[in-house]
Amino acid sequence: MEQTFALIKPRAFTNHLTGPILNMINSSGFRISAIKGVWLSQREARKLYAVHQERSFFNDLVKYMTSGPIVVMILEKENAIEDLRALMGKTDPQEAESGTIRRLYGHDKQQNAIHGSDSPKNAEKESSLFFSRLERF
Ligand code: 3AN
Repeated sequence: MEQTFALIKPRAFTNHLTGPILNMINSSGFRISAIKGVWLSQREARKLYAVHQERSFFNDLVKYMTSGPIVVMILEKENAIEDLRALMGKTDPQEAESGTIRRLYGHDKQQNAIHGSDSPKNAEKESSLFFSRLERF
């Protein structure tokens, strides 16, 4: 079984989209191994998105990701990383395939409802930022 890390972004959380998004995740065969709500500090957001620190949108992204509560989780399934990314759809909700989470619930490239890890290494790194071993079931 593969694990991946996912996060429901502030705008989606505030607009009551956590339920519908979790439903899609569950119906697609993922098991929730860990889940909680958090409000990121500047430091945590910078750490989470460190790979993007040279990008023009970095400061704006950190500002957005610290603007409200989010839901972080570890999801488990065979091929979890690739399958979650397929369920999420492309970064830009307007380009995302119909039926994907971002197409249905994303607003724009930044406020695109959900984040999902892009590799096993990043999945473990991102999971460890939020969950100790004891918090994973
Ligand atoms: P994905 O989340 O689809 O893997 P990445 O890794 O390219 O996309 O980008 C990470 C995050 O950075 C995105 N989820 C989005 O919030 C933000 N982002 C990416 N590209 C842009 C952009 N052109 N303008 C604003 N924010 C962006």
